[in-house]
Amino acid sequence: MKQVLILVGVLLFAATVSACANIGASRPDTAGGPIDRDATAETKALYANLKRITPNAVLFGHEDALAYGVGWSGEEGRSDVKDVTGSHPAVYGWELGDLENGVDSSLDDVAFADIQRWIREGYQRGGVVTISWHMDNPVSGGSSWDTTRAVAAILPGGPQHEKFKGWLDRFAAFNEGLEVDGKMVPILFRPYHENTGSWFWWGGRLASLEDYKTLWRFTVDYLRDEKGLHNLLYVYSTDVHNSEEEYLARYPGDEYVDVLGFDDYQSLRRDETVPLLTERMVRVVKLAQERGKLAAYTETGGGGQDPDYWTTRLLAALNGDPLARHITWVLPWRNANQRQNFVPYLGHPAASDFKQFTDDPLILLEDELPDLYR
Ligand code: BMA
Repeated sequence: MKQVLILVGVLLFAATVSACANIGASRPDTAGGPIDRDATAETKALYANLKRITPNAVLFGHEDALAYGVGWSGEEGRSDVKDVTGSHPAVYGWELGDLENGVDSSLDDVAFADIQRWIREGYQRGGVVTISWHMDNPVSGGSSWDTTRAVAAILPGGPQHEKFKGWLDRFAAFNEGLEVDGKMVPILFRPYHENTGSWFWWGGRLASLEDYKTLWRFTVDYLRDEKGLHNLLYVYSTDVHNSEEEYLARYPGDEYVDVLGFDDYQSLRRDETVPLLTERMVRVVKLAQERGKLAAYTETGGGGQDPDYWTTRLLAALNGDPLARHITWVLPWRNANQRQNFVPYLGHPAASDFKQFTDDPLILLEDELPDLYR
């Protein structure tokens, strides 16, 4: 009898151990790290450090910050953010539209070689880099705003699949130029953005939900596993959203996303919509936290000439709920010219309010960043 009991005990113990091992095996072994388990040490460090500081820090970014501003272009060391605050932004947004066409400059006339150099320099100063890509319509040859249906055609088996892979190959080649001292600069890569809107060929009504997800997963699998890129963190971004269902409609899965983001230009235009912006921030932070991921306000703009919208709208929205403060970065779009600009420049009516905004302890510029890469 005693021997039988011992045998039963041993069997139970073995079964428990094997059940635990099975649970372990079915969990992704990324354990809160990037979805790419082979991500470089610097990429893993960036992700971990952003998670560590995000409860008390919102990194301030700007698109094309180093390339040009209102009234100037190509002056080394200059940015409109630095002109007004004394520091470059903490996050540099760069845009690769037209890279797919094998030309030298982006759709916004910035040379890709300059973008590579500014990415390396920003990283060496401790800054963070995010990349978007307004890629042309692969079926019609029109711009990314050309609404000819195209997503199904570039998926595996589709008539434009090989051509599309060639575009991703160009991205991989561009990425090769992002090496500093033998290490690759970590990139927050944000393709197929504003996916809830129907203005880009990949978004909204222009592609089925499943096709969008398939495109996303293919892109990650191809860049990571075929091309061997291990310096990318993948950023999913919608446009404005009013429910979790709407936000997640095109979400390709926790195995394919590192950061949950959203773009919103509308809410900053009026005082009345500030609470709505807070609500959206909280929604995305909650969804990100449930998944052990980061949340970001990936594109914004829209206060125009209002003299105090940085403190009374953007900062107020971030302070509107303790969870909203967990947004990791906010990135206004580019200062293209007098008509299209989203960050104050010298002489702008909101310049002093913007300075006050960036002086808030929550908001970090480049010169306030801890070492994020170790
Ligand atoms: C848009 C505008 C365009 C620009 C595009 C890509 O929002 O700024 O002028 O070409 O982004 O940067």
